[in-house]
Amino acid sequence: MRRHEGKVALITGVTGQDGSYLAELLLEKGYEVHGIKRRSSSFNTDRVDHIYQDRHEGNANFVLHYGDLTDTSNLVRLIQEIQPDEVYNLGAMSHVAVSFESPEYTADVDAMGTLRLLEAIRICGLEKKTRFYQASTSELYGLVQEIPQKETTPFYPRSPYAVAKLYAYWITVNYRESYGMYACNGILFNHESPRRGETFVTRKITRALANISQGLEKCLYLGNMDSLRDWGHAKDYVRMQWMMLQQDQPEDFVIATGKQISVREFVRLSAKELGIELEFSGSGVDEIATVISIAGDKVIGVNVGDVIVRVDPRYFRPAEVETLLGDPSKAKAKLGWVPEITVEQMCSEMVASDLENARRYALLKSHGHDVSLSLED
Ligand code: NDP
Ligand code: GDR
Repeated sequence: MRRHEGKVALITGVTGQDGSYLAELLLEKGYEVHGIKRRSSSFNTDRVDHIYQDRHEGNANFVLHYGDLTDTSNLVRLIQEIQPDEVYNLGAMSHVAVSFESPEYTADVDAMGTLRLLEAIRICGLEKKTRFYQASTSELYGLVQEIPQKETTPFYPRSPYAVAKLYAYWITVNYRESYGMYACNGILFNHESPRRGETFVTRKITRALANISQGLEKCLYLGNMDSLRDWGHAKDYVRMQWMMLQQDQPEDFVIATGKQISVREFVRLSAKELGIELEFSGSGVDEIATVISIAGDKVIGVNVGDVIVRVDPRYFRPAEVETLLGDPSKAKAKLGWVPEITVEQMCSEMVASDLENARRYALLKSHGHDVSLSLED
């Protein structure tokens, strides 16, 4: 079945933020890239449409397959057909807050899905050939036991998502130790981009503020603004995912920037990108942010004195992870990896991209087109 001369990779979660950047990177490196996409009632391949080549028009190195991490026979068949050199398991129900709503499904996909994929590799007799990357997470640290967090910091997961990812982390270690598989965990801290899902906090902020700046929305509602995160750029982080599979020995690595800011500070940075200066007042559920000055020509739908950010307790989580700060020294020392994009640069890129989208919507609306923004979060 296998025809490609170079390396062949399989990515689960290829339609997600990281999957799309990783697919681009591997294609640039000459890989044949296979990705698993879920069947959906509407198109769900927006993030990879630009790299998809019509198979009728030549030899496509990027191939999408229908599949699901809950479907063992599907995974076994795909591994058997593709015979991948590298498998990147990025597929997951990845939203922490949603995992409290759908804990069983989250466990099925994030924990059991990882086991199914590892078993599929073993069932196909590829455990000595196929290298395996597991998308582990800083959420494993949860209620942090040490600051900053590194590879040896004890875990204390605080959500059904994190508990499921804890199983996935250990089953990956176990397959490495039991069967000599080249299997490793990237313990990645939060990473974002213009392709970030719209309901994660950074993208929710950049998108809502861009919409507000164009008069498309009135107010951004958030949960815990005190929360501190170590935010990096997804492009930097997928580079590291690939590097981890190119070593002589499989090892687990923390990937982070080593700096943290609060959700509130990210709001302030994003507003500043639009020329809006905010003043925060009140506390807890009564906290608000008021516009105190507007500079430049980006803003058309806001006035000084407007309250454009409020707290909605609906976004508080049953158990919160208050602070995360990673120590990426091992990745730097052993792999020479350092993040190249700062949180300020990333925020600027995200705001610019969401402002472009907002302006497009505003223009269509002003010409009488019936467009609606999806505001569900
Ligand atoms: P996204 O939510 O953007 O992407 C998740 C991907 O998984 C999507 O392609 C989604 O498909 C797919 N998926 C969901 N359920 C299933 C399923 N049942 N079977 C197969 N595929 C499924 O996540 P990110 O790209 O941000 O993250 C990639 C991985 O890294 C995830 O595992 C996440 O938990 C982990 N992670 C992310 C971090 C971050 O800050 N971004 C940090 C640390 C870890 P669809 O498009 O159809 O929904
Ligand atoms: P997180 O990311 O839970 O860290 O998981 P998210 O952006 O959802 O939340 C970060 C912090 O912001 C607080 N917050 C809000 N979050 C959301 N989504 N919406 C809000 O309105 C809001 N207001 C405040 C949260 O409470 C939290 O403290 C992400 C995911 O990508 C995981 O898959 C990944 O494993 C981790 O990052 C590392």
